[in-house]
Amino acid sequence: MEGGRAESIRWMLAAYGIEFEENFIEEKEQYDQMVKNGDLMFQQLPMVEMDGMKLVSSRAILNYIAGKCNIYGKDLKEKAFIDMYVDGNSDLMALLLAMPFLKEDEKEAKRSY
Ligand SMILES: N[C@@H](CCC(=O)N[C@@H](CS)C(=O)NCC(=O)O)C(=O)O
Repeated sequence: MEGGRAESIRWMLAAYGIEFEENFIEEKEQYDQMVKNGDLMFQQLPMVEMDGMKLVSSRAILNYIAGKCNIYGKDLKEKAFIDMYVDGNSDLMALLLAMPFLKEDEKEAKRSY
């Protein structure tokens, strides 16, 4: 999978010098086998195998790597600010993706936001 939900995971691993191997799902059978093996908690990808775990849910994966690399805040308050920033950024990305489908006056309101 290129782009999409795995992209930020790739960036974070690369930024912290954690080597990784990518396995692309090209055939439905590969996905079916992973589901059958119980590798995907919610039958969704991406999945990252790390430290003996099969991690799913891109936010949980990013949080785990951030914690492992000691960049997920020094305390709960810093974590809260990081989470706010990440959540706000996700909303902004969703907004930008929706922009072409909005009416002109809606676009203006969203731009100022
Ligand atoms: N909450 C999950 C959502 C993952 C997700 O929607 N993955 C899609 C591919 S991008 C998927 O596996 N869809 C198959 C399905 O839901 O059956 C995450 O953040 O990683």
